[in-house]
Amino acid sequence: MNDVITIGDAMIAFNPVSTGPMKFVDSFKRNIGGAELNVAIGCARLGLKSGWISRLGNDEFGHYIRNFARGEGIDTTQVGLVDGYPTSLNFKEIMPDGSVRTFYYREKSPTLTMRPEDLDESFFKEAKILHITGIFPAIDPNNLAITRRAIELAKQHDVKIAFDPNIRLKLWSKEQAREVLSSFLQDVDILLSGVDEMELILGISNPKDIIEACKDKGIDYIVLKNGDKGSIGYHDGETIEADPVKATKVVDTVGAGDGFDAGFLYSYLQGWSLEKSLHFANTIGSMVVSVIGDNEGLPYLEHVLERLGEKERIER
Ligand code: KDG
Repeated sequence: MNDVITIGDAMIAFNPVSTGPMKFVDSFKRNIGGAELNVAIGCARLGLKSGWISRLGNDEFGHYIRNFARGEGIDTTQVGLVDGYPTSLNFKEIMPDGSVRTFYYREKSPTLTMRPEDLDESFFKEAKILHITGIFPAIDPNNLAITRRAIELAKQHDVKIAFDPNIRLKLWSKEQAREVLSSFLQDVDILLSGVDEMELILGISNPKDIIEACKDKGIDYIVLKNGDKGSIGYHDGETIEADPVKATKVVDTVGAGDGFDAGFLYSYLQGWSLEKSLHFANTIGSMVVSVIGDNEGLPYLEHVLERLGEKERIER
């Protein structure tokens, strides 16, 4: 039985070895990216059982990503390798100030070969949380249909639905994002969103007003990530504003939100208070930004506990 299952497209992420405009960078390190896979990895490193539904190209990169996911202990029984659709790619540009741009090569994502009826009901039946994001449906209307079927299966089997909008405007327009992502909200149990993303979806910028609007939609846990201002959460009549956790250094912000999500889902499954959950998730986000790569900085549980001062760190 998996604690958390996710559905998404993964890609080889080419991370620049030096900072500056991508057109002048001539060396890249081959890593792996994909928000939903990152969350599955983050959960697994914290000790949860996680599963990932996807398709990869039946090519060297596809084999590499599936082996990597398996190495992280992720259930890859729902990850197929398909011919004729190359594994997606993503090149990253990191400027000296830490700001990032990504360049996708994923027009023919292998996930386009999936059909809603391919989703294995038993995989849902045995999960506690389905984590979805706005990236997978942004890739193609086909993937939107799969996401809707995943939501349907989760609801049928009382699987909680966690949702991170992860708005990627290189994949679709603001209008498309708003229309689709707002339609998900009525089914969400745990919302994990940036304040700016909810502003785009709902047209409301004040976090307290966003929370009110989400309460009206029946969302049980409303969590708003507010970058270096920390995070705000609502559950069961209680609103908590959690202070940011300062990173030791910031070298690559990509993946921080996924780390936060994994931390919050872990906390939720432990039954922790909202305050403790937000602090735990913020701490993980702050650890991810100190390492280059989309998932390399996702910590193991013992490292988070060391960071929180709950476990002694022994170096030698
Ligand atoms: O959240 C991090 C992801 O954005 C990154 O790993 C790549 O999934 C990705 C995407 O589509 O941008």
